[in-house]
Amino acid sequence: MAPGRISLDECGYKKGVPSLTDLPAWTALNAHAPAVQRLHLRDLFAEDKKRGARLVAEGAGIYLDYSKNRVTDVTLALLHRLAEESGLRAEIEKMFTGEKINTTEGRAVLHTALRAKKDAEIFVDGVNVVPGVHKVLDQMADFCDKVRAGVWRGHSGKPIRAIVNIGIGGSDLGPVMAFEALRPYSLRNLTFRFVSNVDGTDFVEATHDLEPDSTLFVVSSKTFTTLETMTNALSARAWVLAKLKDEDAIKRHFVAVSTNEVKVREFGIDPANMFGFWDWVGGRYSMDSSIGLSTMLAIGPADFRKMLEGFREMDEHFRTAPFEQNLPVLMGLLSIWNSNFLGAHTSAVLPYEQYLKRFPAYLQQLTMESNGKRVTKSGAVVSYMTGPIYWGEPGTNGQHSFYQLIHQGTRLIPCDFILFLQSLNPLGRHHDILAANAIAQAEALAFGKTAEEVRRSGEKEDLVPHKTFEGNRPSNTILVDKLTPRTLGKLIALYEHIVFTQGAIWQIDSFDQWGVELGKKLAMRILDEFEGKPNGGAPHDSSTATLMNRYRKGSADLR
Ligand code: G6Q
Repeated sequence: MAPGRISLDECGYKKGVPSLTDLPAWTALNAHAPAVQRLHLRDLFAEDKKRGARLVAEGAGIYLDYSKNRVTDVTLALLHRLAEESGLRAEIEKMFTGEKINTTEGRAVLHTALRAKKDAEIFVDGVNVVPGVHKVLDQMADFCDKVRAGVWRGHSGKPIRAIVNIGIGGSDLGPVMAFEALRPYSLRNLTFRFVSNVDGTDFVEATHDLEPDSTLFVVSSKTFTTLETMTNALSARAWVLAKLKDEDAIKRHFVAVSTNEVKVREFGIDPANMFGFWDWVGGRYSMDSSIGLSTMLAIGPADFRKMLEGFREMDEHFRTAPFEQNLPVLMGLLSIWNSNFLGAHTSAVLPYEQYLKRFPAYLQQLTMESNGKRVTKSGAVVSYMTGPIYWGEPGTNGQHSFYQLIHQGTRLIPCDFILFLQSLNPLGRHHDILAANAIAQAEALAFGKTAEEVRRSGEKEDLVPHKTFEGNRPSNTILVDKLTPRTLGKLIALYEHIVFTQGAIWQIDSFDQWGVELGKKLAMRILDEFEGKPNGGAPHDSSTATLMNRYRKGSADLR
Protein backbone atom coordinates (compact mmCIF):
# COMPACT_ATOMS: atom_id res chain seq x y z
CA MET A 1 0.00 0.00 0.00
CA ALA A 2 1.25 3.53 -0.78
CA PRO A 3 2.69 5.38 2.23
CA GLY A 4 0.09 7.39 4.06
CA ARG A 5 -2.78 5.29 2.71
CA ILE A 6 -4.96 3.66 5.29
CA SER A 7 -6.56 0.35 4.63
CA LEU A 8 -10.25 0.15 3.92
CA ASP A 9 -10.64 -2.09 6.95
CA GLU A 10 -8.99 0.55 9.13
CA CYS A 11 -11.31 3.29 7.95
CA GLY A 12 -14.28 1.10 8.70
CA TYR A 13 -15.85 1.19 5.26
CA LYS A 14 -15.34 -2.40 4.29
CA LYS A 15 -16.59 -4.08 7.39
CA GLY A 16 -19.42 -3.09 9.62
CA VAL A 17 -20.89 -0.22 7.60
CA PRO A 18 -24.16 -1.23 6.00
CA SER A 19 -24.66 0.09 2.52
CA LEU A 20 -26.87 3.16 2.27
CA THR A 21 -29.72 1.33 0.57
CA ASP A 22 -29.81 -1.24 3.39
CA LEU A 23 -30.42 1.38 6.07
CA PRO A 24 -33.96 1.16 7.50
CA ALA A 25 -34.48 4.90 7.01
CA TRP A 26 -33.55 4.64 3.32
CA THR A 27 -36.02 1.79 2.84
CA ALA A 28 -38.67 3.76 4.70
CA LEU A 29 -38.02 6.85 2.58
CA ASN A 30 -38.42 4.74 -0.55
CA ALA A 31 -41.75 3.47 0.68
CA HIS A 32 -42.84 6.96 1.72
CA ALA A 33 -41.79 8.81 -1.47
CA PRO A 34 -44.71 7.83 -3.79
CA ALA A 35 -47.23 9.31 -1.35
CA VAL A 36 -45.33 12.59 -1.18
CA GLN A 37 -44.94 12.69 -4.96
CA ARG A 38 -48.73 12.88 -5.16
CA LEU A 39 -48.91 15.86 -2.79
CA HIS A 40 -48.84 19.46 -3.95
CA LEU A 41 -47.24 22.31 -2.04
CA ARG A 42 -50.55 24.15 -2.40
CA ASP A 43 -52.24 21.48 -0.28
CA LEU A 44 -49.39 21.24 2.21
CA PHE A 45 -49.60 24.98 2.83
CA ALA A 46 -53.39 24.96 2.93
CA GLU A 47 -53.41 22.18 5.54
CA ASP A 48 -50.90 23.89 7.79
CA LYS A 49 -51.30 27.64 7.96
CA LYS A 50 -48.10 27.96 9.95
CA ARG A 51 -45.92 25.89 7.62
CA GLY A 52 -44.02 28.92 6.32
CA ALA A 53 -43.10 30.00 9.83
CA ARG A 54 -42.55 26.46 11.11
CA LEU A 55 -40.25 24.89 8.51
CA VAL A 56 -37.49 27.41 9.04
CA ALA A 57 -34.18 27.34 10.82
CA GLU A 58 -31.66 29.93 11.87
CA GLY A 59 -27.96 29.40 12.45
CA ALA A 60 -24.94 31.66 12.64
CA GLY A 61 -27.25 34.59 11.81
CA ILE A 62 -28.51 33.01 8.57
CA TYR A 63 -32.24 32.37 8.15
CA LEU A 64 -33.38 29.40 6.10
CA ASP A 65 -36.94 28.93 4.92
CA TYR A 66 -37.23 25.35 3.68
CA SER A 67 -41.01 25.18 3.84
CA LYS A 68 -41.31 25.25 0.04
CA ASN A 69 -39.78 21.79 -0.22
CA ARG A 70 -42.01 18.85 -1.06
CA VAL A 71 -41.78 17.29 2.37
CA THR A 72 -44.12 16.36 5.18
CA ASP A 73 -43.22 16.05 8.84
CA VAL A 74 -42.82 12.32 8.24
CA THR A 75 -40.35 12.98 5.40
CA LEU A 76 -38.30 15.23 7.66
CA ALA A 77 -38.33 12.74 10.50
CA LEU A 78 -37.15 9.99 8.14
CA LEU A 79 -34.42 12.19 6.70
CA HIS A 80 -33.18 12.96 10.21
CA ARG A 81 -33.27 9.26 10.97
CA LEU A 82 -31.22 8.66 7.82
CA ALA A 83 -28.62 11.12 9.10
CA GLU A 84 -28.49 9.30 12.44
CA GLU A 85 -28.30 5.84 10.87
CA SER A 86 -25.54 7.08 8.54
CA GLY A 87 -23.49 8.09 11.57
CA LEU A 88 -23.38 11.69 10.36
CA ARG A 89 -22.62 13.09 13.81
CA ALA A 90 -19.59 10.82 14.15
CA GLU A 91 -18.45 11.64 10.60
CA ILE A 92 -18.60 15.36 11.39
CA GLU A 93 -16.47 14.80 14.48
CA LYS A 94 -13.94 12.82 12.46
CA MET A 95 -13.50 15.78 10.12
CA PHE A 96 -13.18 18.37 12.88
CA THR A 97 -10.71 16.28 14.84
CA GLY A 98 -8.36 15.59 11.94
CA GLU A 99 -9.07 11.93 11.19
CA LYS A 100 -7.88 10.88 7.75
CA ILE A 101 -11.33 10.80 6.21
CA ASN A 102 -10.01 11.41 2.70
CA THR A 103 -9.28 7.71 2.55
CA THR A 104 -8.19 7.36 -1.08
CA GLU A 105 -5.45 9.94 -0.51
CA GLY A 106 -4.80 9.06 3.13
CA ARG A 107 -5.33 12.66 4.25
CA ALA A 108 -7.08 14.56 6.98
CA VAL A 109 -9.68 17.10 5.81
CA LEU A 110 -9.13 20.15 7.92
CA HIS A 111 -10.25 23.29 6.16
CA THR A 112 -12.03 24.00 9.45
CA ALA A 113 -8.59 24.35 11.10
CA LEU A 114 -7.88 27.28 8.77
CA ARG A 115 -10.33 29.36 10.76
CA ALA A 116 -9.78 27.87 14.20
CA LYS A 117 -9.10 30.24 17.09
CA LYS A 118 -5.44 30.72 18.03
CA ASP A 119 -5.81 28.71 21.23
CA ALA A 120 -7.58 25.74 19.58
CA GLU A 121 -5.78 22.42 19.36
CA ILE A 122 -6.27 20.18 16.33
CA PHE A 123 -3.86 17.33 15.81
CA VAL A 124 -2.72 15.63 12.63
CA ASP A 125 -0.21 12.81 13.18
CA GLY A 126 0.32 14.04 16.72
CA VAL A 127 1.09 17.65 15.74
CA ASN A 128 -1.16 20.58 16.61
CA VAL A 129 -1.70 22.33 13.28
CA VAL A 130 -3.27 25.53 14.62
CA PRO A 131 -0.06 27.47 15.46
CA GLY A 132 1.16 26.89 11.88
CA VAL A 133 -2.11 28.27 10.50
CA HIS A 134 -1.77 31.46 12.53
CA LYS A 135 1.90 31.83 11.66
CA VAL A 136 1.03 31.88 7.96
CA LEU A 137 -1.87 34.27 8.57
CA ASP A 138 0.51 36.65 10.33
CA GLN A 139 3.04 36.33 7.50
CA MET A 140 0.28 37.10 4.98
CA ALA A 141 -0.92 40.09 7.02
CA ASP A 142 2.57 41.54 7.24
CA PHE A 143 3.08 41.20 3.50
CA CYS A 144 -0.36 42.56 2.59
CA ASP A 145 0.08 45.58 4.84
CA LYS A 146 3.35 46.40 3.05
CA VAL A 147 1.89 46.08 -0.43
CA ARG A 148 -1.29 48.00 0.43
CA ALA A 149 0.71 50.81 2.05
CA GLY A 150 3.04 51.08 -0.94
CA VAL A 151 6.01 50.02 1.19
CA TRP A 152 6.61 46.94 -0.91
CA ARG A 153 8.11 48.29 -4.10
CA GLY A 154 8.77 46.87 -7.51
CA HIS A 155 12.27 46.37 -8.87
CA SER A 156 12.52 49.92 -10.20
CA GLY A 157 11.21 51.43 -6.95
CA LYS A 158 7.59 51.95 -8.00
CA PRO A 159 4.78 50.93 -5.64
CA ILE A 160 2.60 48.01 -6.69
CA ARG A 161 -0.58 49.06 -8.48
CA ALA A 162 -1.82 45.74 -9.90
CA ILE A 163 -2.02 42.24 -8.46
CA VAL A 164 -2.41 39.29 -10.81
CA ASN A 165 -3.33 35.95 -9.26
CA ILE A 166 -2.21 33.05 -11.42
CA GLY A 167 -3.85 29.75 -10.49
CA ILE A 168 -6.55 27.38 -11.64
CA GLY A 169 -9.36 25.32 -10.12
CA GLY A 170 -9.25 25.62 -6.36
CA SER A 171 -6.37 28.09 -6.67
CA ASP A 172 -8.48 30.44 -8.78
CA LEU A 173 -12.24 30.04 -8.33
CA GLY A 174 -12.26 30.90 -4.63
CA PRO A 175 -10.00 33.94 -5.00
CA VAL A 176 -11.99 35.29 -7.97
CA MET A 177 -15.32 34.69 -6.26
CA ALA A 178 -14.16 36.31 -3.02
CA PHE A 179 -12.67 39.30 -4.82
CA GLU A 180 -15.89 39.91 -6.73
CA ALA A 181 -18.02 39.35 -3.63
CA LEU A 182 -15.97 41.68 -1.46
CA ARG A 183 -15.09 44.29 -4.07
CA PRO A 184 -16.80 47.07 -2.08
CA TYR A 185 -14.44 46.31 0.81
CA SER A 186 -11.35 46.32 -1.42
CA LEU A 187 -8.68 48.93 -1.80
CA ARG A 188 -9.90 50.61 -4.94
CA ASN A 189 -6.54 51.99 -6.01
CA LEU A 190 -5.20 48.48 -6.58
CA THR A 191 -6.21 46.62 -9.72
CA PHE A 192 -6.89 42.88 -9.38
CA ARG A 193 -6.79 40.38 -12.22
CA PHE A 194 -7.06 36.60 -12.27
CA VAL A 195 -5.44 34.39 -14.86
CA SER A 196 -6.37 30.72 -14.96
CA ASN A 197 -6.88 29.42 -18.47
CA VAL A 198 -3.94 28.08 -20.45
CA ASP A 199 -5.53 29.84 -23.42
CA GLY A 200 -3.01 32.67 -23.97
CA THR A 201 -5.91 35.08 -24.31
CA ASP A 202 -6.46 34.96 -20.57
CA PHE A 203 -2.95 36.18 -19.78
CA VAL A 204 -2.80 38.70 -22.61
CA GLU A 205 -6.13 40.31 -21.77
CA ALA A 206 -5.38 40.36 -18.03
CA THR A 207 -2.09 42.20 -18.53
CA HIS A 208 -2.69 44.29 -21.68
CA ASP A 209 -3.07 47.56 -19.75
CA LEU A 210 -0.67 46.79 -16.88
CA GLU A 211 2.91 47.91 -16.39
CA PRO A 212 5.42 45.24 -15.35
CA ASP A 213 7.26 47.58 -12.97
CA SER A 214 4.13 48.11 -10.84
CA THR A 215 2.60 44.62 -11.15
CA LEU A 216 2.84 41.84 -8.59
CA PHE A 217 2.10 38.24 -9.59
CA VAL A 218 0.79 35.84 -6.97
CA VAL A 219 1.48 32.35 -8.30
CA SER A 220 -1.04 30.20 -6.46
CA SER A 221 -0.46 26.51 -6.82
CA LYS A 222 -0.47 23.93 -4.09
CA THR A 223 1.76 21.62 -6.13
CA PHE A 224 3.56 24.27 -8.21
CA THR A 225 3.48 21.80 -11.09
CA THR A 226 0.04 22.42 -12.60
CA LEU A 227 0.47 22.78 -16.36
CA GLU A 228 -1.82 25.77 -16.85
CA THR A 229 -0.48 27.71 -13.88
CA MET A 230 3.16 27.08 -14.64
CA THR A 231 2.66 27.95 -18.32
CA ASN A 232 1.02 31.24 -17.31
CA ALA A 233 3.64 31.91 -14.64
CA LEU A 234 6.44 31.43 -17.17
CA SER A 235 4.72 33.82 -19.58
CA ALA A 236 4.39 36.32 -16.72
CA ARG A 237 8.08 35.89 -15.95
CA ALA A 238 8.99 36.59 -19.58
CA TRP A 239 6.61 39.60 -19.63
CA VAL A 240 8.31 41.10 -16.56
CA LEU A 241 11.83 40.36 -17.78
CA ALA A 242 11.14 41.81 -21.23
CA LYS A 243 10.68 45.18 -19.55
CA LEU A 244 12.87 45.00 -16.45
CA LYS A 245 15.70 42.96 -17.99
CA ASP A 246 17.07 41.71 -14.69
CA GLU A 247 16.51 38.28 -13.10
CA ASP A 248 16.59 39.96 -9.68
CA ALA A 249 13.27 41.60 -10.58
CA ILE A 250 11.54 38.23 -10.13
CA LYS A 251 11.92 38.49 -6.35
CA ARG A 252 10.06 41.82 -6.25
CA HIS A 253 7.33 40.95 -8.74
CA PHE A 254 6.51 37.34 -7.87
CA VAL A 255 5.34 35.68 -4.69
CA ALA A 256 4.10 32.13 -4.33
CA VAL A 257 1.33 30.36 -2.50
CA SER A 258 2.33 26.74 -2.44
CA THR A 259 3.33 23.67 -0.49
CA ASN A 260 6.31 22.98 -2.80
CA GLU A 261 9.31 25.02 -1.69
CA VAL A 262 11.75 23.30 -4.05
CA LYS A 263 9.77 24.27 -7.15
CA VAL A 264 9.14 27.78 -5.82
CA ARG A 265 12.90 28.32 -5.41
CA GLU A 266 13.59 26.89 -8.86
CA PHE A 267 11.24 29.50 -10.32
CA GLY A 268 13.33 32.25 -8.71
CA ILE A 269 10.85 33.26 -6.02
CA ASP A 270 12.40 34.08 -2.66
CA PRO A 271 11.14 31.40 -0.21
CA ALA A 272 10.67 34.25 2.30
CA ASN A 273 7.81 35.30 0.01
CA MET A 274 6.26 31.89 -0.19
CA PHE A 275 3.05 31.42 1.76
CA GLY A 276 2.51 27.83 2.72
CA PHE A 277 -0.37 25.55 3.40
CA TRP A 278 -0.82 21.87 4.04
CA ASP A 279 -1.84 18.62 2.41
CA TRP A 280 -4.95 18.52 4.61
CA VAL A 281 -6.38 21.52 2.73
CA GLY A 282 -8.07 20.42 -0.48
CA GLY A 283 -7.83 22.86 -3.42
CA ARG A 284 -11.56 23.58 -3.51
CA TYR A 285 -11.57 24.11 0.25
CA SER A 286 -8.58 26.45 0.27
CA MET A 287 -9.86 29.97 -0.40
CA ASP A 288 -9.49 30.84 3.28
CA SER A 289 -5.91 29.53 3.45
CA SER A 290 -2.95 31.40 1.96
CA ILE A 291 -4.63 30.73 -1.41
CA GLY A 292 -6.68 33.72 -0.24
CA LEU A 293 -3.60 35.98 -0.40
CA SER A 294 -5.13 38.01 -3.24
CA THR A 295 -8.32 38.33 -1.16
CA MET A 296 -6.33 39.64 1.79
CA LEU A 297 -4.41 42.02 -0.49
CA ALA A 298 -7.76 43.37 -1.67
CA ILE A 299 -9.69 43.68 1.58
CA GLY A 300 -6.86 43.85 4.13
CA PRO A 301 -5.96 41.56 7.02
CA ALA A 302 -8.66 42.81 9.41
CA ASP A 303 -11.52 42.06 7.03
CA PHE A 304 -9.92 38.74 6.05
CA ARG A 305 -9.97 37.75 9.71
CA LYS A 306 -13.62 38.76 9.92
CA MET A 307 -14.31 36.44 6.99
CA LEU A 308 -12.56 33.64 8.90
CA GLU A 309 -14.74 34.38 11.93
CA GLY A 310 -17.80 33.98 9.73
CA PHE A 311 -16.56 30.58 8.55
CA ARG A 312 -15.94 29.62 12.17
CA GLU A 313 -19.44 30.60 13.29
CA MET A 314 -20.94 28.32 10.65
CA ASP A 315 -18.45 25.56 11.57
CA GLU A 316 -19.56 25.74 15.18
CA HIS A 317 -23.21 25.72 14.16
CA PHE A 318 -22.65 22.64 11.96
CA ARG A 319 -20.75 20.83 14.68
CA THR A 320 -23.09 21.56 17.56
CA ALA A 321 -26.64 22.41 16.42
CA PRO A 322 -29.25 19.65 16.61
CA PHE A 323 -29.86 18.25 13.15
CA GLU A 324 -33.43 19.60 13.13
CA GLN A 325 -32.04 23.14 13.38
CA ASN A 326 -28.76 22.58 11.56
CA LEU A 327 -28.65 24.52 8.29
CA PRO A 328 -26.05 22.48 6.39
CA VAL A 329 -27.57 19.21 7.59
CA LEU A 330 -31.09 20.29 6.64
CA MET A 331 -30.04 21.52 3.22
CA GLY A 332 -27.90 18.43 2.62
CA LEU A 333 -30.76 16.11 3.58
CA LEU A 334 -33.26 18.03 1.46
CA SER A 335 -30.98 17.81 -1.56
CA ILE A 336 -30.72 14.05 -1.01
CA TRP A 337 -34.51 13.87 -0.84
CA ASN A 338 -34.84 15.89 -4.05
CA SER A 339 -32.18 13.90 -5.92
CA ASN A 340 -32.71 10.38 -4.68
CA PHE A 341 -36.45 10.30 -4.05
CA LEU A 342 -37.99 13.00 -6.25
CA GLY A 343 -35.62 12.52 -9.22
CA ALA A 344 -33.98 15.96 -9.45
CA HIS A 345 -30.75 15.90 -11.44
CA THR A 346 -29.62 19.47 -10.94
CA SER A 347 -29.77 22.18 -8.34
CA ALA A 348 -29.85 25.91 -9.07
CA VAL A 349 -28.20 28.46 -6.79
CA LEU A 350 -29.65 31.90 -7.43
CA PRO A 351 -28.05 34.73 -5.47
CA TYR A 352 -30.02 37.97 -5.62
CA GLU A 353 -26.82 39.92 -5.14
CA GLN A 354 -24.74 41.10 -8.06
CA TYR A 355 -21.51 40.87 -6.06
CA LEU A 356 -22.07 37.10 -5.82
CA LYS A 357 -21.91 36.71 -9.57
CA ARG A 358 -19.09 34.15 -9.37
CA PHE A 359 -20.59 32.28 -6.42
CA PRO A 360 -22.38 29.67 -8.58
CA ALA A 361 -19.16 28.97 -10.52
CA TYR A 362 -17.28 28.56 -7.25
CA LEU A 363 -19.98 26.23 -5.95
CA GLN A 364 -19.82 24.15 -9.10
CA GLN A 365 -16.31 23.07 -8.25
CA LEU A 366 -17.03 22.72 -4.54
CA THR A 367 -20.06 20.53 -5.07
CA MET A 368 -19.34 18.65 -8.26
CA GLU A 369 -15.64 17.89 -7.78
CA SER A 370 -16.49 16.76 -4.27
CA ASN A 371 -19.56 14.65 -4.86
CA GLY A 372 -19.30 13.67 -8.53
CA LYS A 373 -18.36 10.11 -7.57
CA ARG A 374 -19.81 6.76 -8.64
CA VAL A 375 -18.16 4.47 -6.12
CA THR A 376 -18.36 4.43 -2.35
CA LYS A 377 -15.31 4.71 -0.11
CA SER A 378 -15.05 0.94 -0.20
CA GLY A 379 -14.99 0.96 -4.01
CA ALA A 380 -18.48 -0.41 -4.58
CA VAL A 381 -20.42 1.09 -7.47
CA VAL A 382 -23.36 3.03 -6.03
CA SER A 383 -26.93 2.14 -6.97
CA TYR A 384 -28.25 5.66 -6.31
CA MET A 385 -27.59 9.12 -7.67
CA THR A 386 -24.83 11.14 -6.08
CA GLY A 387 -23.84 14.79 -6.64
CA PRO A 388 -26.41 16.79 -8.59
CA ILE A 389 -25.29 19.33 -11.18
CA TYR A 390 -25.08 22.74 -9.52
CA TRP A 391 -25.53 25.83 -11.63
CA GLY A 392 -26.92 29.32 -11.45
CA GLU A 393 -26.68 33.02 -12.12
CA PRO A 394 -27.53 36.06 -10.07
CA GLY A 395 -31.13 37.23 -10.05
CA THR A 396 -32.83 38.99 -11.63
CA ASN A 397 -30.80 38.30 -14.79
CA GLY A 398 -31.60 34.57 -14.80
CA GLN A 399 -35.33 35.36 -14.75
CA HIS A 400 -35.03 36.70 -18.26
CA SER A 401 -33.26 33.63 -19.58
CA PHE A 402 -33.44 30.15 -18.06
CA TYR A 403 -36.17 30.51 -15.42
CA GLN A 404 -38.72 29.59 -18.11
CA LEU A 405 -37.48 26.00 -17.92
CA ILE A 406 -37.53 25.98 -14.13
CA HIS A 407 -41.15 27.16 -14.09
CA GLN A 408 -42.67 25.24 -17.00
CA GLY A 409 -40.11 22.73 -18.24
CA THR A 410 -40.30 18.99 -17.70
CA ARG A 411 -37.50 18.77 -15.16
CA LEU A 412 -37.58 19.23 -11.43
CA ILE A 413 -34.97 21.81 -10.44
CA PRO A 414 -34.71 22.61 -6.75
CA CYS A 415 -33.54 26.20 -6.26
CA ASP A 416 -31.68 28.01 -3.51
CA PHE A 417 -32.60 31.70 -3.45
CA ILE A 418 -30.08 33.83 -1.57
CA LEU A 419 -31.26 37.28 -0.57
CA PHE A 420 -29.67 40.02 1.54
CA LEU A 421 -31.81 42.34 3.64
CA GLN A 422 -29.64 45.34 2.95
CA SER A 423 -28.01 46.48 -0.25
CA LEU A 424 -24.39 47.55 -0.40
CA ASN A 425 -25.43 50.13 -2.96
CA PRO A 426 -28.79 51.55 -1.89
CA LEU A 427 -30.26 53.24 -4.90
CA GLY A 428 -33.87 54.34 -5.00
CA ARG A 429 -36.26 51.37 -5.21
CA HIS A 430 -33.68 48.96 -6.61
CA HIS A 431 -33.27 46.74 -3.59
CA ASP A 432 -37.00 46.40 -2.88
CA ILE A 433 -37.55 45.47 -6.52
CA LEU A 434 -34.76 42.89 -6.28
CA ALA A 435 -36.13 41.41 -3.05
CA ALA A 436 -39.70 41.34 -4.36
CA ASN A 437 -38.50 39.36 -7.35
CA ALA A 438 -36.57 36.80 -5.29
CA ILE A 439 -39.52 36.16 -3.00
CA ALA A 440 -42.00 36.10 -5.89
CA GLN A 441 -39.99 33.53 -7.82
CA ALA A 442 -40.06 31.10 -4.91
CA GLU A 443 -43.80 31.71 -4.54
CA ALA A 444 -44.48 31.17 -8.24
CA LEU A 445 -42.42 27.97 -8.30
CA ALA A 446 -44.23 26.51 -5.31
CA PHE A 447 -47.82 27.45 -6.07
CA GLY A 448 -47.90 28.02 -9.81
CA LYS A 449 -51.13 29.02 -11.50
CA THR A 450 -53.86 26.48 -12.16
CA ALA A 451 -55.73 26.21 -15.45
CA GLU A 452 -58.83 27.34 -13.58
CA GLU A 453 -57.08 30.49 -12.41
CA VAL A 454 -55.89 31.19 -15.94
CA ARG A 455 -59.44 30.77 -17.28
CA ARG A 456 -60.82 33.00 -14.57
CA SER A 457 -58.47 35.74 -15.69
CA GLY A 458 -60.27 35.66 -19.05
CA GLU A 459 -57.62 33.85 -21.10
CA LYS A 460 -58.58 32.30 -24.46
CA GLU A 461 -59.02 28.54 -24.10
CA ASP A 462 -56.25 27.61 -26.56
CA LEU A 463 -53.71 29.57 -24.51
CA VAL A 464 -54.74 28.09 -21.17
CA PRO A 465 -52.24 25.19 -21.23
CA HIS A 466 -49.43 27.57 -22.15
CA LYS A 467 -50.21 29.97 -19.34
CA THR A 468 -50.72 27.32 -16.69
CA PHE A 469 -47.97 26.87 -14.10
CA GLU A 470 -47.93 23.44 -12.53
CA GLY A 471 -46.09 24.70 -9.44
CA ASN A 472 -44.91 22.20 -6.80
CA ARG A 473 -41.30 23.10 -7.59
CA PRO A 474 -39.15 23.08 -4.47
CA SER A 475 -36.91 25.85 -3.21
CA ASN A 476 -35.01 27.09 -0.19
CA THR A 477 -34.81 30.77 0.62
CA ILE A 478 -31.75 31.97 2.50
CA LEU A 479 -31.89 35.40 4.12
CA VAL A 480 -28.74 37.18 5.27
CA ASP A 481 -28.47 40.70 6.71
CA LYS A 482 -25.86 42.12 4.40
CA LEU A 483 -22.98 40.88 2.30
CA THR A 484 -19.85 41.40 4.40
CA PRO A 485 -16.59 39.48 4.76
CA ARG A 486 -18.14 37.74 7.77
CA THR A 487 -21.39 36.72 6.04
CA LEU A 488 -19.49 35.58 2.97
CA GLY A 489 -17.48 33.25 5.22
CA LYS A 490 -20.70 31.88 6.69
CA LEU A 491 -22.26 31.26 3.28
CA ILE A 492 -19.22 29.45 1.93
CA ALA A 493 -18.96 27.29 5.05
CA LEU A 494 -22.69 26.55 4.75
CA TYR A 495 -22.17 25.02 1.31
CA GLU A 496 -18.93 23.27 2.33
CA HIS A 497 -20.87 21.49 5.04
CA ILE A 498 -23.86 20.75 2.81
CA VAL A 499 -21.40 18.95 0.54
CA PHE A 500 -19.99 17.11 3.56
CA THR A 501 -23.45 16.02 4.69
CA GLN A 502 -24.33 14.73 1.24
CA GLY A 503 -21.04 12.87 0.81
CA ALA A 504 -21.21 11.28 4.26
CA ILE A 505 -24.68 9.92 3.55
CA TRP A 506 -23.80 8.77 0.05
CA GLN A 507 -20.72 7.08 1.61
CA ILE A 508 -18.38 8.59 -0.95
CA ASP A 509 -15.00 10.30 -0.60
CA SER A 510 -15.89 13.97 -1.11
CA PHE A 511 -12.28 15.04 -0.85
CA ASP A 512 -10.46 13.30 -3.69
CA GLN A 513 -10.71 14.15 -7.41
CA TRP A 514 -9.33 11.23 -9.39
CA GLY A 515 -11.74 12.05 -12.20
CA VAL A 516 -9.56 14.93 -13.38
CA GLU A 517 -6.46 12.79 -13.96
CA LEU A 518 -7.12 10.87 -17.15
CA GLY A 519 -7.79 13.88 -19.38
CA LYS A 520 -4.61 15.59 -18.09
CA LYS A 521 -2.46 12.55 -19.00
CA LEU A 522 -3.98 12.17 -22.44
CA ALA A 523 -3.49 15.90 -23.13
CA MET A 524 0.23 15.56 -22.35
CA ARG A 525 0.50 12.63 -24.71
CA ILE A 526 -1.22 14.53 -27.52
CA LEU A 527 0.92 17.60 -26.84
CA ASP A 528 4.06 15.46 -27.11
CA GLU A 529 2.86 14.26 -30.48
CA PHE A 530 2.12 17.82 -31.65
CA GLU A 531 5.66 18.75 -30.64
CA GLY A 532 7.15 15.77 -32.48
CA LYS A 533 8.29 13.94 -29.37
CA PRO A 534 8.30 10.13 -29.45
CA ASN A 535 5.19 8.54 -28.08
CA GLY A 536 5.46 4.91 -27.14
CA GLY A 537 1.74 4.55 -26.47
CA ALA A 538 -0.84 2.62 -28.45
CA PRO A 539 -2.28 4.35 -31.52
CA HIS A 540 -5.25 6.64 -30.98
CA ASP A 541 -8.78 5.75 -32.01
CA SER A 542 -9.81 6.95 -35.47
CA SER A 543 -11.73 9.99 -34.22
CA THR A 544 -8.90 11.29 -32.03
CA ALA A 545 -6.30 10.60 -34.73
CA THR A 546 -8.36 12.41 -37.41
CA LEU A 547 -8.96 15.42 -35.17
CA MET A 548 -5.26 15.64 -34.35
CA ASN A 549 -4.27 15.47 -38.00
CA ARG A 550 -6.83 18.05 -38.97
CA TYR A 551 -5.67 20.41 -36.20
CA ARG A 552 -1.98 19.90 -37.08
CA LYS A 553 -2.46 20.47 -40.77
CA GLY A 554 -5.05 23.25 -40.40
CA SER A 555 -3.10 25.24 -37.85
CA ALA A 556 0.15 24.84 -39.84
CA ASP A 557 -1.57 26.12 -42.98
CA LEU A 558 -2.86 29.17 -41.09
CA ARG A 559 0.48 30.04 -39.53
C1 G6Q B 1 -9.37 21.07 -6.08
C2 G6Q B 1 -8.50 20.44 -7.05
C3 G6Q B 1 -8.02 21.33 -8.17
C4 G6Q B 1 -6.77 22.12 -7.86
C5 G6Q B 1 -6.18 22.63 -9.18
C6 G6Q B 1 -4.95 23.46 -8.98
O1 G6Q B 1 -9.84 20.55 -5.11
O2 G6Q B 1 -7.50 19.79 -6.38
O3 G6Q B 1 -9.00 22.20 -8.64
O4 G6Q B 1 -7.06 23.16 -6.98
O5 G6Q B 1 -5.90 21.55 -10.01
O6 G6Q B 1 -3.95 22.73 -8.35
P1 G6Q B 1 -2.66 23.43 -7.80
O7 G6Q B 1 -3.06 24.36 -6.72
O8 G6Q B 1 -1.77 22.34 -7.31
O9 G6Q B 1 -2.05 24.18 -8.96
